[in-house]
Amino acid sequence: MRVLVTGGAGFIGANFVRRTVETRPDAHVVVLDALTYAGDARSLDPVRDRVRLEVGDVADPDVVDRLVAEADLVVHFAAESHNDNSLTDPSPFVRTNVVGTFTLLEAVRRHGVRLHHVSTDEVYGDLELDDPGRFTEATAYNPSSPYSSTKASSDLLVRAWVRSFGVRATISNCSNNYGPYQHVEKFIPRQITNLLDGGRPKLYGRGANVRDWIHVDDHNDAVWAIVERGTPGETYLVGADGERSNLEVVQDLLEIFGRDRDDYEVVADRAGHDLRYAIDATRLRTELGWAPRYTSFREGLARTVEWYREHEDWWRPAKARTEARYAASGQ
Ligand code: NAD
Ligand code: TDX
Repeated sequence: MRVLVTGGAGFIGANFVRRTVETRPDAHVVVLDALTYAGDARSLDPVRDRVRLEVGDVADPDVVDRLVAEADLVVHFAAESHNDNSLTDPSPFVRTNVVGTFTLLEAVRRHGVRLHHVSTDEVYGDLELDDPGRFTEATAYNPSSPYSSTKASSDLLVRAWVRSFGVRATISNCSNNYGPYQHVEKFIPRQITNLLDGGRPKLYGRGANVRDWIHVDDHNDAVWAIVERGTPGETYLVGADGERSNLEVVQDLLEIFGRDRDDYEVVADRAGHDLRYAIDATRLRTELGWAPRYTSFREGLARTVEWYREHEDWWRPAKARTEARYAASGQ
């Protein structure tokens, strides 16, 4: 099978590519990635002899058409992915997330190629802390940020292309991922690398906001389950019952590092900060037989800490400029 992976040099995409190559000897993988600040070709080093990397823009119709024409399956990860950046400059979010997905949809329509579109639970907006409900496939879209509104837009384009043109596409909306090769701008790697540098974790607001954490390998196993056993035209929510407040995560990390549980810093809150995300993944579990393998968040977190400890060469180059960007907005 010839698989085109967009955004395959980013966090989730590169983990997907490595896992695919390691577990599926019949897969021929081509990565289309623009290598923005968030993409890193080194994340593909362990499998570089089995993967072709095409550096290009998912919103460029010529390169997309050429690569889609030679694929049996497209898995679409490419996106601008960081909420804080979308508040500083939303423009690349509209271009990559909306125009990029449109460009890909037109190409899979022309060539009749199966598409899996990777999206986020943030399209559903946020929940109150004490709301007993969780997001399901039936929850109405209600995105809050420039990032999540562009992801919601891309999902709606996919749904429209399925209905109007019969494109064979599935969508997954996943909760917050953690694991190796995640950019140091994101919450968990930022705090781990601060701690490795002897600094303090930085919490937005009081740390009450809740995220529903899933290990990146469990997310990527779900993507394969949907590609292989899902129904084209359908949406599947992906989550592993991993709700934790940001304060709990920071305190877990402080414990792992043997530091005082209160040794963190409170910094400026994110504008429009979503309070809580929570996924009900019943459909994925019952219809497709998926289950997470990382059932202990604390254990997965400790392994992630070890990965960052052992791969300073990978994260160090981005650390100072990322922190300089945060400092400029009081974070
Ligand atoms: P990331 O920012 O780590 O990686 C994005 C990749 O896309 C990078 O390699 C970047 O170079 C590439 N890219 C950006 N613009 C591009 C363009 N115009 N053309 C081609 N490539 C481009 O993001 P991630 O965390 O790996 O997220 C991957 C996907 O999963 C995104 O669609 C995101 O919305 C979705 N998602 C992420 C999470 C999460 O917790 N990180 C959760 C649910 C869904
Ligand atoms: O330094 C920080 N301190 C802090 O308290 C940072 C960077 C974040 N936070 C908070 C904000 C969020 O409540 O931690 C939480 C997680 O923040 P992010 O890692 O920026 O993730 P989030 O905004 O929840 O979005 C993530 O999950 C859904 C991904 O970045 C998205 O791509 C995905 O769609």
